[in-house]
Parts: sequence; structure tokens; C-alpha cells
Amino acid sequence: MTTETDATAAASGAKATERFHANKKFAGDTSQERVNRLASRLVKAINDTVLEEKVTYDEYNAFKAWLIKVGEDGEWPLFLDVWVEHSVEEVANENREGSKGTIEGPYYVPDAPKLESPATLPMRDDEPGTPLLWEGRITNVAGEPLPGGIVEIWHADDRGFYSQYAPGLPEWNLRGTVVADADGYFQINTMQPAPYQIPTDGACGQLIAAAGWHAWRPAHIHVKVHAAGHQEITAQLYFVGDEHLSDDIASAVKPELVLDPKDKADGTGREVIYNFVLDPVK
Ligand code: MBD
Ligand code: FE
Repeated sequence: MTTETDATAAASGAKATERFHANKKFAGDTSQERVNRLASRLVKAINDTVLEEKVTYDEYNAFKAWLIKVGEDGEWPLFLDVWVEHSVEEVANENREGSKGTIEGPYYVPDAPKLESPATLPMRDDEPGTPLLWEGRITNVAGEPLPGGIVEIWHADDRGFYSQYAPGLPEWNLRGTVVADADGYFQINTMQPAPYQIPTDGACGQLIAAAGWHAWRPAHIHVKVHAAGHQEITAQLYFVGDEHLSDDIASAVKPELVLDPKDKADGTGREVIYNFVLDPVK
């Protein structure tokens, strides 16, 4: 039987590439002037590196082979989201007053099952890990509740695998679209995820090994929070004490996004409160 631990970089890369095309979330109307400016700067940055570092033909050919492999493994979404998206997110959200955001990453799937709060995410009968109850409230920047607010949530399991990107997991495992109540409150029962390694057997893993880096991200819960008339926020929540908070391969940790769950009094796992504040639509 194929299980999640049989996951390959190329298979999850192919899924992430397919998912990117399906989500189609860009306008594609960049002006010629802007393309000229950005493409010229990018090409110049590469040429400057070649000239300043005296890059050899061997290194140039290794680079070319690696870029080809990124495409063959479907790892452009992974590569870009790990090494570039954090800067794009910083620019996009620099003027927000409400909650901090961070990168989306390559594993979001829209239209996860809709769950009324209090919600329990879809999971296996024998889902491994520590149960986590997350309670929160969605408000505007004035602190007023936003009824009908929604928390889309997705995260890896206790072994570090995402449903729909690793084989053998139920389609919507640990994914849901949670609807807050009339006062903006929500409760979500899930399993605390474990620290996560990006796939090591594809082109990105090859780069990490060749450069002597590591492939770890701290354990994290992805969310998209939205409510009518407000800007959607994409974020991730982390866990205090995680050894990779300070060296996330994706540079996506912010101190405002770190949870400190406590043991529940009834001994059934852990619980934490984390609220979201949404900016009005501009
Ligand atoms: C992930 O799970 C992730 O969140 C990011 C940003 C990149 C790769 C895998
Ligand atoms: Fe992730």
C-alpha cells in the first residue's frame, strides 16, 4: 500500500504546479515599462554575480542543469514560495494595521469542507499527534466583531505531510473552512502539526544539500481569514519553543505569529487563544 511516507518531491511538485495553474490568481496585466524594469534588474543581478564571483563554465552548466530540474520536478512553486515569497508578502502587507500575515506557500487548496464553529477538522480515526483546540475571534481594527468571518485552515500532519500532496491521506485531511459565529468567535479542534522538512529528494533538496543548508520549517498552521468588506489575511501560526523558529528555511516567522498553547485541564490535549484583526477593504 502507498502511504504518506512514500511521498516524492516530483509528485508533490506536480500537484503544486497543477494547483497553481488552477488557482490563477494574478491579473497578468503588467505594463511593458514595468516588465522591462523588473526583468532588466533580475538579469543584471545574475550577470553581476557571474562577473563579481568569476563564475566558471562548470558552474554555469551546473546551474543550467539545476534550473531544468526545478521544472522537471514541478518545484517552481516550492522554490519561489520558500526563497522569494516572504519579500513579496512584506511589500504587499506593509500598510496593514490589523494582524500580521505571512507567506501562503505551495499547499493551499481552496474550497475545503465548510464547518460551523465549534469545528473539528477532518482527520483519520487514528490521526497521530497531540489534540489542539484553537479558539479565537475575528474583529475589525476598532475591535468590533465581524460576524460571518471565515477561517480557512490547512496544515501538515504529525509526520509532516499535507493531504493532496502526499499519497494515502484522505482528500481533506486537516483542511477546513470554518465559519465563525455571529460574534466573530470560532473554535477549531485539530492535531498539532510537527516541524516540517520541505521535500529533500528533488531540485530544492539538491540545492539545500549542495549549499550545506537545512530543509526545516518550524511546525505551522496555515490560515486565510476573511470577512465581508475586509481585506483577507494569509498567515501561519507557529509554536513557542520550536527549534526552527529562528532559522525557518522559508524566512516566514514573525514574533506576532507564535502560539503558546497550554495543557487542557481535562488532560485531552492543548488549547490556545489567537485572534485576528482585519483591515477594511481599501
Ligand atoms: C510548506 O509547508 C510551506 O508552508 C512553505 C512556505 C514552503 C514549503 C512547504
Ligand atoms: Fe506549510
